[in-house]
Amino acid sequence: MFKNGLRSSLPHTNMLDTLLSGFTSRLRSRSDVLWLDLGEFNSLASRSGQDHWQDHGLGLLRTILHRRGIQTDLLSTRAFDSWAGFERRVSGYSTLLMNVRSYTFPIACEAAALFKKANPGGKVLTGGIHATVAPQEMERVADFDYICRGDGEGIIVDLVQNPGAFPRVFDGKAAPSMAEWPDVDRTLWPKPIGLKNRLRSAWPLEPQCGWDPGPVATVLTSRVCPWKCSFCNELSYISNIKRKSVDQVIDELNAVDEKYGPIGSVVIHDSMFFMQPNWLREWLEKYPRRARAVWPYWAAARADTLRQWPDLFERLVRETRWSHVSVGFEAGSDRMLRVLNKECTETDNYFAIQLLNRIGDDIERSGITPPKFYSNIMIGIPGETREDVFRTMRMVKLMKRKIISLAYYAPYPGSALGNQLIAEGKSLMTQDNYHRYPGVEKVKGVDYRFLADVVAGAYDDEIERGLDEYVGRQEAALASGAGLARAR
Ligand code: B12
Ligand code: SF4
Repeated sequence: MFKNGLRSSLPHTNMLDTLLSGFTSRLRSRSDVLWLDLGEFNSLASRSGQDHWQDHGLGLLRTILHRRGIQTDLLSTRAFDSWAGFERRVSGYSTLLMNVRSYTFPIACEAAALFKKANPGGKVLTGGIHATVAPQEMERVADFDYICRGDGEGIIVDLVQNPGAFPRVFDGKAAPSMAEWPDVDRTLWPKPIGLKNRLRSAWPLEPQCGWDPGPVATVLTSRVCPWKCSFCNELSYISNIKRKSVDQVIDELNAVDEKYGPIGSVVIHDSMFFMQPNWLREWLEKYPRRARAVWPYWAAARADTLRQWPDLFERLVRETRWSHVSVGFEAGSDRMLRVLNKECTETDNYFAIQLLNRIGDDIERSGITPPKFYSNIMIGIPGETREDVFRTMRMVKLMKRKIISLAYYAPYPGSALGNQLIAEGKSLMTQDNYHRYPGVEKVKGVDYRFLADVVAGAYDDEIERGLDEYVGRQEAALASGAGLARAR
């Protein structure tokens, strides 16, 4: 699970290694432009987990720059134990580049301040989702000299070559299609830290995180999800550029396997993989035949589309080894699903759960590891009643094979519901605290003590007691064909 909050402990081995690697990397430095990878301190020291996943925004933009002959050096806050020594490591650079997401905004602020201290005449060039959705917050940080809203691939070269030609805050430029993106040069990603770690890692492949076997190759096939859930609706701020072709994705994986492999499994980082049935049919036809191996993979779907295209889904699971099906079920009550503008009903959710349970039972009978849900669940949604929470927990119980990612609803800037709660003064998320994990209060008026008790199992009996009624309602709705949300 993700962690947050920067740690300040100083494990000696990592510190020594960081110092040594810093010393050697500075000796090898070829540029006065520095890209800083942002993330939790020390997370590149662990041997597994999602903290290791690499940033495709950074990878793409550095690849474009290097191909155009603009070398950049790289540091990662994930390779530091604390801010100690950071200033010294960034000193001597003229330019700092950062991909800022809301959850890395506090780290970016601190990094920019220290960079400016070390290089008073240096320029800090920022972009990324937080710059896109909360430019006013970014503008308040005087250390950010340039703030790019939106896509960077069309402007990054000009920006680095001549920042003075841009206003302080400006719009980026997207490629018309992901087909125009070069394959990320994965060697431009940060390395794991710790000598043992480095020796054992298959860098630039990524380590396994408890799903399928490592090493993992992460890829993107699409840029944005077209739905408009009120807690996310990324379509309102991310450009809807054309998906990569199936051949391009397979070619990329084959090339990565050949150069750095063998790949153990794949994580498809798309916000939404199970969309555009024609693309999926082509994937179904080509991936098992053209890929150097049929690597099992993790990818995202929605309950309503699983209900709309169950046969296509079943064939994908069976024939392409879609082993971890990530579904944002979020809630088990129609009331909350409407608040979230999920455009899925509780009966769609029930249908999708039964579908994968049945496929999984069948696959298991033939002695093969069955597919699992990676299930995003949200509680603490404004307006949620106790009964809504119990219904959500009943829904969770019905999944036979699952990894549950349970979150308290978090009002992210950029999302419709997030923007509304921020405007109403109801958000408790601050710029130091932009994450979604249970344990920290996110919205005024939500009974977090009750939620913590639910998570701790204090209401398990009550949840269990209502299970038959919950299932009965869903079966009746399915039999009458009700609750079928429209899919696109
Ligand atoms: C992959 C991914 C992850 C990976 C991250 C791996 C990594 N190291 O990057 C994992 C699974 C770990 C992850 C986790 C989380 N994520 Co996430 N994630 C994504 C996802 C699906 C794709 C990101 C990506 O690779 N995009 C493709 C690249 C090319 O785009 P990009 O990085 O934005 O870069 C482009 C531009 O921003 C710009 N740009 C970027 N940097 C710069 C710099 C300069 C100088 C310039 C000029 C331009 C520029 O140019 C690039 C090319 O166009 C996005 C959704 C999406 N469709 O983007 C969500 C997203 C970024 N995640 C989000 C969130 C909320 C989270 C979580 C908090 C919870 C969650 N929903 O799972 C956690 C936080 C983890 C933590 N550390 O606390 C939100 C962020 C919202 C926000 N306001 O910041 C997004 C937008 C999803 C959403 N719609 O809610 N995530
Ligand atoms: S929550 Fe999922 S389905 Fe909804 S808009 Fe975001 S990525 Fe798409």
